[in-house]
Amino acid sequence: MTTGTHRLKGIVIRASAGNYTVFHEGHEVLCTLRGNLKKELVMTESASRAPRVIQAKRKRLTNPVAVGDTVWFHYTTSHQGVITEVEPRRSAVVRFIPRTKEVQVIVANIDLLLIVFSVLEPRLDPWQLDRFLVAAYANGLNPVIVANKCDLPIEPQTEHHLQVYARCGYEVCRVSATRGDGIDSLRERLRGQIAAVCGPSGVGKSSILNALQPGLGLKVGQVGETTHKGRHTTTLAQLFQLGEDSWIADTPGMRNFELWAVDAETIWQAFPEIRPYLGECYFPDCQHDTEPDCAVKEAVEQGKVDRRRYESALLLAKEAQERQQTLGER
Ligand SMILES: Nc1nc2c(ncn2[C@@H]2O[C@H](COP(=O)(O)OP(=O)(O)OP(=O)(O)O)[C@@H](O)[C@H]2O)c(=O)[nH]1
Ligand SMILES: [Zn+2]
Repeated sequence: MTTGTHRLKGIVIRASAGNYTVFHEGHEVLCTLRGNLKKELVMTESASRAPRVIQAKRKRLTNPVAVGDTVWFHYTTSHQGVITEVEPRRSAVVRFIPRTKEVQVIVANIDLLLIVFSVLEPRLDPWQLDRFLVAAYANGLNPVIVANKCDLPIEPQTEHHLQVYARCGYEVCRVSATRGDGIDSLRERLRGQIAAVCGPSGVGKSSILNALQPGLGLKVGQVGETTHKGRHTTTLAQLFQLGEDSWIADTPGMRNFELWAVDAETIWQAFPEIRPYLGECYFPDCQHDTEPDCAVKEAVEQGKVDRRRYESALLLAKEAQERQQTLGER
């Protein structure tokens, strides 16, 4: 530990009320921001936002430094420091706060998004899973579908869905948090990465985290504490260390994504098996719905694109259009 101007590099693992816990070589350093940094960062932020998330540029950012950011800092006391610089972000998951019309970075630099579903109890809902996959795409995150509770019988329909996702090119990990199946290879997959976890309630997200890292349980329970003193006192996200060089972000705001800013075009693009056919339709502005000579619908007829996935994309695209119209009317 060196106090003074010696610059050190760390990762922000917690943030609240202008205080940032920076992890550096096994130590947690409580940091504040250097005076002028806040202003400077607001500008770089809009340039480094997730490219496919629209509107972010025009909105004000509430938090220039977020959990997941790689920062430069120096010690001011034996366990406190000042952040002087933030490295450019690889990705940013943002949330729009309607009340203040501000955009908040929930977590930065996520490499992988673990989308957890259970095969049974509750049964995997592919329509809901598609929403998560679109959200991952829109936020520039690499998704991994984690099918949990594989100790329970897998119904033929669910097996079919899992195979369709694999054929679309998605990574599918089959695990059982309670029996331990697949947990070692999932841990291996997470090596050297920052991963976030999302998925519906009751599918076993906490159980998987605990299976990956016994002893994590207590910490997981602390996430999501809110106070009524205002938004700045709310813990947005936390990173938990998983072994030497893996981090897990467990964030209340990310357990359920909202597709608030995703446009219809992005929805279609988000389906990797449909992507090759976009732009091949007769009408350049084809909505892939009732138009004739639609390359996407032809691909569905020929069995190259799963019909349910196509219907899912159509549904989400229509929703997005309605949202855009409502926004436009305001
Ligand atoms: N059979 C079986 N049950 C599991 C497995 N993993 C978790 N469960 C059970 O599923 C229930 C929900 O598990 P949690 O880990 O709390 O699920 P969660 O996704 O974190 O739920 P929320 O906190 O509501 O979002 C619990 O009763 C677990 O014991 C599994 O692999 N197999
Ligand atoms: Zn079309």
